[in-house]
Amino acid sequence: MKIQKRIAAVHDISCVGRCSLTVALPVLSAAGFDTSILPTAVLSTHTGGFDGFTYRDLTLDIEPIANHWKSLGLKFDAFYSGFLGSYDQIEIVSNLFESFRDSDTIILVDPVMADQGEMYSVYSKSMATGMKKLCEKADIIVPNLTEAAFLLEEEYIGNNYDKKYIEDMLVRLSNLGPDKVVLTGISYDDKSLGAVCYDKTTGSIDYAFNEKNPAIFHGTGDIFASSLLAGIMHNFSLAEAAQIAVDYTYECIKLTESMNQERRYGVCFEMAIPYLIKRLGLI
Ligand code: PXL
Repeated sequence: MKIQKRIAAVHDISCVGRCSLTVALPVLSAAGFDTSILPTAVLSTHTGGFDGFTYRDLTLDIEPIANHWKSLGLKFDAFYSGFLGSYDQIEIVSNLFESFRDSDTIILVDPVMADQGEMYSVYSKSMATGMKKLCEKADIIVPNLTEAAFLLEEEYIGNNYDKKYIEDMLVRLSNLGPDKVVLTGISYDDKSLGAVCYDKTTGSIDYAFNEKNPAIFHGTGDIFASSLLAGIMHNFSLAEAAQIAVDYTYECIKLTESMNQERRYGVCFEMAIPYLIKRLGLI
């Protein structure tokens, strides 16, 4: 009998703007997983591009939720964390991983905290020190270049990088703890954009590219990481899952552009779900 895999997604709920749980839950559910959620905060919108958003920090709810799950004897095949509601949640989420993990649990940490050289407005620099500790517990981390620089406590150098810098960065990120590192937003020319994966256990470095669209679309990091995890949980290799995730993200962006939609509302990922499930071999 085939058993459905269960994933716990630990992110905020941004009520409007398609990111974090409003992306992770539908993408992982459509990919066939029993997806439980652990909300870290509730915001009226995400923080990128809207003024006056509300912010309900759920730090005090995480442990009671986890304790209830424990009392039910629940098991998870994967944990996927993203935007956390407070600095204090780092230790709480780290303990959550420890208390539920067994030998084949996959822990994916997206160290959501910064982009384009800047920390998100709700965070202070100390978030980077904490996220570094959470990354120590992960099997896979998925930082963008800004987050990678913060994790390594070095300067963000924008687009002034070459292959050697990136590949060296991958190794240093894996030295924080995770066996697998997927660095997003990588581009060496005007035509292509994508991700690069490093697997410390094999030493392999693999690139996944698609066409470059220079515009910035909100929530694409969450689209990428959710579809990457879907690929991994369906037993694709890291490199294959990264290519599926890059291609799905690109499809979402193409659809969004064709609809001429304001970018702060996120990408039209819903309409590209058939594309994703085909790529995952589910239809
Ligand atoms: O997509 C990352 C993200 C998640 N959650 C919130 C955010 C952002 C990025 O801005 O503001 C609340």
